[in-house]
Amino acid sequence: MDVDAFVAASDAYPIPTSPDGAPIRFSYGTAGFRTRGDVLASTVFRCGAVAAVRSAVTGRATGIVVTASHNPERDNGVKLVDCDGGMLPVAWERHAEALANAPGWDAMRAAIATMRTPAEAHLPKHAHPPAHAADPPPPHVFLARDTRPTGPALAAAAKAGAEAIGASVTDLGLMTTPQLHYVVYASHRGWPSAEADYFARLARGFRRMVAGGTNDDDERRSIVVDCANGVGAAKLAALAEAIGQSSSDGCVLSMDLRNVAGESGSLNNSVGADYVQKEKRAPAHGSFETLGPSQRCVSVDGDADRLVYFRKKPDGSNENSVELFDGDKIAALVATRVADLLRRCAPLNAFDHPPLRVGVVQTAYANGASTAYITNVLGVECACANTGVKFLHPEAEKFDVGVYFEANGHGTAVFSDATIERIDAAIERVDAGADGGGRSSIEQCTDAVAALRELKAMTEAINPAVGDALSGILVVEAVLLAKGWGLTEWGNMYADLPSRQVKVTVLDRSVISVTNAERVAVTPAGMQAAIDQAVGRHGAHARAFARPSGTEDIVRVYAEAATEAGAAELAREVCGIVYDFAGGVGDRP
Ligand code: 16G
Ligand code: MG
Repeated sequence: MDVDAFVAASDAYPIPTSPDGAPIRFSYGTAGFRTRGDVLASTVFRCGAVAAVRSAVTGRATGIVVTASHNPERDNGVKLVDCDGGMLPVAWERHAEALANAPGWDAMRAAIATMRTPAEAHLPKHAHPPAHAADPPPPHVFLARDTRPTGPALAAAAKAGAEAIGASVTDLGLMTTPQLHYVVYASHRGWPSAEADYFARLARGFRRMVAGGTNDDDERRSIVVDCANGVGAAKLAALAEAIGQSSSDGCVLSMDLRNVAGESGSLNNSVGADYVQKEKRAPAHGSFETLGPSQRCVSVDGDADRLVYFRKKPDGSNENSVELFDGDKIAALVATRVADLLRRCAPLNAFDHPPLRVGVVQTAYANGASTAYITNVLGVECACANTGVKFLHPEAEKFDVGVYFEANGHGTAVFSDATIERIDAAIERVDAGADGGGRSSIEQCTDAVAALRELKAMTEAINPAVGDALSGILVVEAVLLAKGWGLTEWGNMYADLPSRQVKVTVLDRSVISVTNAERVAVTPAGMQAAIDQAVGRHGAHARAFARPSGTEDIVRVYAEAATEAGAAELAREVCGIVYDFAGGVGDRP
């Protein structure tokens, strides 16, 4: 590590100042730094060094993506990928923040020295031993960016920072965030990690998942995808090609890609997963208003790490309002299929000793109806984690198969290494002619083998590192095709309780602290009791909470109740309570 060369090179990337002359302070949000793209060069340069130091400490390649996800086009940001393909350890967020804001060479040296102390290593749980443990390889960083105009210059800054401190950098150019996570994940395991390898893997998994499909209806195979005018557009086109190539009997999935242009100002502008999920409206561009209610639509966000499905409301009451199939519905669908497949595998006796633990991980935002469905109807364990992939993913890893989704569409299914070994071993036994279950009929065994192969295929069609809109689309489509389901059947799993999500502006949102997966406010004193009283007045299905946002300077309030009016009224009451107890600004809601 050449720390001296790095600090000297940092002079070319000075920390910008605000109009009052003070240096701008950069904070590490829920998933990295994110702010206006034109002030980020110093932060991104320094994050290049964080990724390089992390690589040196772990003895493995790390990653950095220049993106601001669903934010407007003028913003940009940086997401750091740990050596196992997951999120940067939470403990390193403050190191990154210290380096980003270090006022001079000495402070920068001190921040880097802290990162390198053994007590701060926080090696990932599943780190495969470094290939050259005795003689660690030089640090290496994979770099990618989304389609923002400030992207090329900021990616160059990240590269300069990593190289100045002595890392080599592979610049992969335009990629979705989950693609870069996969590159790091795959390289960690010594797997082929090029884009073509990843897409071929997804396509193969998808094809195999639908091999026994029952649905031949053309309409049911076609989807319209809102690409948010982001990096997902070109990547989905490439993925569609890979699916076509892997298909011997014609294309089983036709994707009509919309909002692919990427003209100036169009990124995430009233389009994309964030808009559709929060507004419960169809994208404002891409001619979605002309589609009928039977057309299955999906929206991805600016860096394609989340997805929501939707369709025009069948009653056609409001032109643009949609029926949403959010992350909760996707989790329920995927968990249902996993549970079905495991049940069908029973005659093979492959997963009984010890029994596989399947679980779903949600956040406080999960609709109460989804939690009730997963727990009571599916009979699958449901855990609740703090908001943010860095909290959900590790919870999901506690299960043998952990399905996690935030309501906003971030999520994936995590099959543990041991589970995949058990699946592979069972397939080997089947291929070798051992039927497994002595008392089962041939039909049961044939069905069990088909289920086992589909389970294996799902492990290939899903991004194992992090939630990925591209692989998410394939898995949802494969499950629908395999079950012979359309949106109506999917929607019939359960009906969402009416809910509202609103923002309250307060003087200092840090006066609110929360516990119990953000569902209970500990401070300010008395606020939770007041919220509880309000909830109590709204009947059996009422639920509400308030938590400080990790990405914006606001407090988020969520409320749900048995009726639309009840949810709206409860949300309004809780906003008033937050305003009163936490120092509301402006008019009382
Ligand atoms: C980030 C998180 C997302 C979370 C959101 C919450 C990742 C990759 N992204 O976008 O999971 O839902 O922040 O924002 O972890 P909030 O704290 O402002 O509600
Ligand atoms: Mg995103």
